Amino acid sequence: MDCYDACQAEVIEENIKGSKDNLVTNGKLCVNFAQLLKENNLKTPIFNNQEISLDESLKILSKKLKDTNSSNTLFYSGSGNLGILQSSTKNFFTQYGSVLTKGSLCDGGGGLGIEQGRVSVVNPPIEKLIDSDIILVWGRNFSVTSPHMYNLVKDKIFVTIDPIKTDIAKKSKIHMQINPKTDYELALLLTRFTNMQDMEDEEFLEEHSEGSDWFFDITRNRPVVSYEATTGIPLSQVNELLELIENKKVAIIVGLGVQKYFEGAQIMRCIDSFAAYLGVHKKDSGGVWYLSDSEYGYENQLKIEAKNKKVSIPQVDFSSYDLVFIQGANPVVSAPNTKSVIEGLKNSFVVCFTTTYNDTCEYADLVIPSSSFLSKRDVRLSYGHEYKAFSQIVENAYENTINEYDLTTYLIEEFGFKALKHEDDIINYYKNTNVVYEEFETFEFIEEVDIEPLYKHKTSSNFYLITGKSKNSLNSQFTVDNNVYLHPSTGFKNEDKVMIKSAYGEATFSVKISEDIKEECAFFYAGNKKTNYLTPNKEDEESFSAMFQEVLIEIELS
Ligand SMILES: Nc1nc2c(c(=O)[nH]1)N[C@H]1C(S)=C(S)[C@@H](COP(=O)(O)OP(=O)(O)OC[C@H]3O[C@@H](n4cnc5c(=O)[nH]c(N)nc54)[C@H](O)[C@@H]3O)O[C@H]1N2
Ligand SMILES: Nc1nc2c(c(=O)[nH]1)N[C@H]1C(S)=C(S)[C@@H](COP(=O)(O)OP(=O)(O)OC[C@H]3O[C@@H](n4cnc5c(=O)[nH]c(N)nc54)[C@H](O)[C@@H]3O)O[C@H]1N2
Ligand SMILES: [Mo]
Repeated sequence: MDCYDACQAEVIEENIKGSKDNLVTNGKLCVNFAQLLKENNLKTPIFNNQEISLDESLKILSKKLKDTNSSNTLFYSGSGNLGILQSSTKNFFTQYGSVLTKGSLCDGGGGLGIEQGRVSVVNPPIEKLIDSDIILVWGRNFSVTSPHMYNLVKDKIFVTIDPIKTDIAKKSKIHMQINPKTDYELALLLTRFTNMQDMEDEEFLEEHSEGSDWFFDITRNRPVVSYEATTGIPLSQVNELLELIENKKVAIIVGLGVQKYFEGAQIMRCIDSFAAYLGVHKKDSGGVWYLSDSEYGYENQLKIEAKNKKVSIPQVDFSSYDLVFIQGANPVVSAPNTKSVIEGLKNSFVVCFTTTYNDTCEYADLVIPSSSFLSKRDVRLSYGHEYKAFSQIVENAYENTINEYDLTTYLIEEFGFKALKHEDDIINYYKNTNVVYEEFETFEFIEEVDIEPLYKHKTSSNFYLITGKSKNSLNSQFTVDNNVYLHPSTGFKNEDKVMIKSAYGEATFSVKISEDIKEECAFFYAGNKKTNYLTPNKEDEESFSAMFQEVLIEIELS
């Protein structure tokens, strides 16, 4: 699955169990894995709402591709599964000449912010997390979205920075219930306090970094007390945090929450710069973790050089293509601005290549079932840690399903394109290649910050829109929750039906009241079928990525 832990399972006496050989999985399986095993997988291709055979579906696809001008087609893939061989299909569509996507619906903004300061988005080895004393969880629901990684460190002292009282916030010694999109302000404030308490790492600043004076100057632009009102965090809590981390080995675990905004890259870079100021980057333990580039250090075995046109993934207009091929994705729920996604899909020939009949299949002309992970060989690289997981075939594939590698091979042969490397060679390459974590040479501090806060435009009737992952779903898969969660002070009641509007769209929801939500926030679980009616299908400032929370909403009884 598309998840930090990328866990590994084994068949033991006909039961599927968590593998003990994988340090992170550590013999346990999670809720999502159990749900995945219960999934009702697609077994038959569908064309114009009629079930057909796999052979027929492949012929229809191939003919349709031959009859269409390739520059009027789009290849759109999600991250249904982290397997390397899953991305085989991109090789074919690149050779064929389809338009491809750039940017991300997930971690793009934050990733760019890290790259700007220290070249690559790569996590320190997991041992350095295990050896830390204090874990600062920043905009990440650590115990829910990476339960296996959490298990390795669950006895540490945690501090959580999140507008929501998440599971990990409840387990934390300090919970800073920050106002949305003010994390860069908090990072600046923490830097200022670090300096006041003489806690900066002078050796690191002199030997391994550039621009720390400029960065520190930014923190002095405002009176310290002014941050209390904007971030919602009392200075006493900031003091408490600095006392807690003084002379301790600090790990900072950053998640998606901080960067779902227009200036997501700048915000992330401010946090990484605070971390550098404190000196966490070059210590024997601790460090900064984010969603790393899971392929870092490996040579992509499926890559093909080409100059295809690319469109930003949040801005994709499906209606402007004669054919769209969607793989391992459910844009009807997971992409921003659902209304325009649906309208676009209605006006194009849509092919869905997926394991399950998801919401997007409703708008597909042709659905091709992908074989389940139980019948695919693959190697999975994680964005949470450095361990690889290899998948073996443990069950025969259903007769009318096909895996990504075989579908690609079929199409490549049909078109006479350059063949893929052999499956064994690809998998063996990953088996035999070990990536050694290399520290960056020099850290470059952010020297100018230009971020427009949401609070500047927020009226008293506006709410911030917040989304986070749920324990019972994996994005739009498994058990989804379509409610809106609000604080009791909003005056709404459980089960109230409300109409929610934004500048981008509107939808109705049923209310759940919870003390865990910050007063002016409306919280939705990722996978909620309605939330993305409200979100902007626009790209962020620099990384071509989505910015789901760059929006203010109004709520009224419907
Ligand atoms: N169970 C489960 N696990 C998953 C997934 C799943 O759907 N379910 N999805 C997987 C995927 S695809 C990904 S990318 C990862 C993502 O996992 P996480 O990085 O944990 O991402 P989110 O849950 O989206 O958001 C994390 C937190 O950010 C908070 N937040 C929102 N806005 C702000 C803000 O302005 N500032 C701060 N400081 N915090 C804010 C939210 O309240 C939320 O608790 O999880 C993976 N693991
Ligand atoms: N408002 C809001 N929107 C969000 C988010 C948010 O926090 N808030 N989170 C964003 C994030 S982090 C992400 S990563 C995206 C996720 O968005 P998507 O990548 O679209 O992920 P899913 O919605 O889980 O849909 C994945 C689909 O892949 C299919 N699939 C699973 N395994 C396989 C396989 O092996 N092969 C094939 N061919 N198909 C498979 C499943 O059936 C499923 O329907 O959503 C983003 N959207
Ligand atoms: Mo994601």
